Amino acid sequence: MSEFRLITPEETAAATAVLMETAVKVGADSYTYRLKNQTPHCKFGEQGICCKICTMGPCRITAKAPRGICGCDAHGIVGRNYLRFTAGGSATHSDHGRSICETLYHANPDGPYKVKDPEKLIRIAHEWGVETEGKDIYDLAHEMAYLAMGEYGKVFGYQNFLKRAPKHTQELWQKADIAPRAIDREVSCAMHMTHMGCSSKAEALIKQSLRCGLSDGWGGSMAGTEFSDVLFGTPKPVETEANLGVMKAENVNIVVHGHDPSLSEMICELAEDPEMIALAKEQGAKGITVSGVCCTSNEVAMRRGIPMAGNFLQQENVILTGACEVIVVDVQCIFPALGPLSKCFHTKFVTTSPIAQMPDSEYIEFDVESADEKAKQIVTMAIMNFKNRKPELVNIPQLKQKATVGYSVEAIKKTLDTVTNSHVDQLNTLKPLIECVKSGVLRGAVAMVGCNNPRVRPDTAHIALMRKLLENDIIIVASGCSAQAAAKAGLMDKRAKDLCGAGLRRVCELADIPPVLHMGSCVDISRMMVLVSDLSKDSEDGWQISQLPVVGCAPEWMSEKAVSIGNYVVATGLDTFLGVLPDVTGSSEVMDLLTNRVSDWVEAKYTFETDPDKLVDAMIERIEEKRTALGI
Ligand code: MSK
Repeated sequence: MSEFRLITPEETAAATAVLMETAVKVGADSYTYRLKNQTPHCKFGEQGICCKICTMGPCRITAKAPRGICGCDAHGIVGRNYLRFTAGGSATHSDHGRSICETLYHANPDGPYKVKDPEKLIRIAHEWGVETEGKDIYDLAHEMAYLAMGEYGKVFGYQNFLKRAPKHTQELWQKADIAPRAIDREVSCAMHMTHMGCSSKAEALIKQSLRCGLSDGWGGSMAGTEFSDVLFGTPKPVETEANLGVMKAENVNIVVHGHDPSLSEMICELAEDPEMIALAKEQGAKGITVSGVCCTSNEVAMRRGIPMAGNFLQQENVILTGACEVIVVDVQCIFPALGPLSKCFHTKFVTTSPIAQMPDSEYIEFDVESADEKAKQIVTMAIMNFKNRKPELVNIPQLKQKATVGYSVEAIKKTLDTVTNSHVDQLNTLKPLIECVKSGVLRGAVAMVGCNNPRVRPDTAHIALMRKLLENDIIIVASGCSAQAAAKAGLMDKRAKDLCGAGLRRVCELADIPPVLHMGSCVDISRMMVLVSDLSKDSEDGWQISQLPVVGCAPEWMSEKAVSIGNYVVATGLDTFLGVLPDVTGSSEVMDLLTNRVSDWVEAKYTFETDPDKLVDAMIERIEEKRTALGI
């Protein structure tokens, strides 16, 4: 076995710098150049005190002009902007969830989409009170998909999945009046509240932000995760690799990017088809390599072991290798820059969703009925494009690491079963994990999530934080681009246990796990909500979620979705630490609500800290405070 060492963010940055030389050669720009052009950023925007919701303005708050034309003050403007930001994120995740439900509705034993995890489907049906006895599994799938789509517009009541939360958490939501109703209603309500002449009271706007976030995490995202598992299989540990070096110069390279696994699953299937591989060989390639970027990558890595080329800020790099035949995208987190950039190379940039249409792309609309046909068209396009490569531009940085990924809640419980010495009452529970936390072998856990952001050198905060947490015996569950940062660096290689404190190292050895557990994509943060709920329910001491020595962290976040996530993580009872400031600093009241007063409603709050050293110390301190409060 070769000697293990981490790939540092500096090494990845050096590889990117070499790719930038290619960019200069072909006349392409990149986000680093565009960032320079956009700096300094607008101070009014950064503080959230620019109001553009009617045409009397735009109004900007200053000491001389403390109110907008309508009379709204900074607190109302910042609160409204924050709620609209949340609504954008909630809508995006939830609409992704809806299309997964639509795919499930069309699942067919003879079609491209099948039910791969019938047990999970039956389990969810029982949770929702649906009779399953004697039903054909596909009839049940269609019934459940229909019901799940109904959650988006249900007339009365709250989200079905809320019942998964501990009773105490459900009561807090009811008491604070933030239990989410229909998913679409919470987004509509947010837009209504923020229309000119509606809410300008910060407290009401922040409350709705929590509710709208909850409709995502315990509604749309949870549907996306759960029904993706039903369709494509519930993830279990699988070996893969990460970083740009997973692309192969001798192969046809297809990069999948975005979030919705429906398309990428089909592309992966087709790329394994002997007929397609034979065609690739005819064209002079040795085979076909599919790799991924962003959360589509997480989805197919978790279920198929498809390698991860990179995270958000590496999307341009895959084209700059000169070895990408097709980059095919579905929805979310896709740079419009990929269009013009691909034109500087032989790369075909293929957009597939009416939700994400971009100039300079080839649009091949993807739909459930013709999924296999469209996937074949795209894979064939990639193969036939291999001969158009410009060999002088091909440069794949030889950086890659091994990673074990696929830790769904089900997989974590199964893994724990292997170390329980067969105590029957501990099987299929999180009790062994709770024992480790109680004894102090593990001090706690951090849910590391979120994006990269050019405001932070890519991955530096993710990796620095993770390393210190691991040294302090704090286990990490990760998703989204944070998970990919860990995988690229090598923190999902089981050998990374050597970087941990003695306690965590022992746990990794016993359970045969890496110290950073890959839990999936952005929507899969809903898995983390189920995990903490089950930890609370499995705790014999009656620990509530907010008492667990567990916190959430997004050190390099950038998107509206991240704010929606932050809101539901806090509202579920986990203190959440952000390394990039949201645009709320222009209102002392909104700042106070988010970092202090929300804890009166949900027993958790935000901490904003842009210095990674201080951020990680604050997390460790919070975890230790929680341990002390529990008397452990
Ligand atoms: S892809 S939302 S950059 S985590 Fe889910 Fe990554 Fe953030 Fe997109």
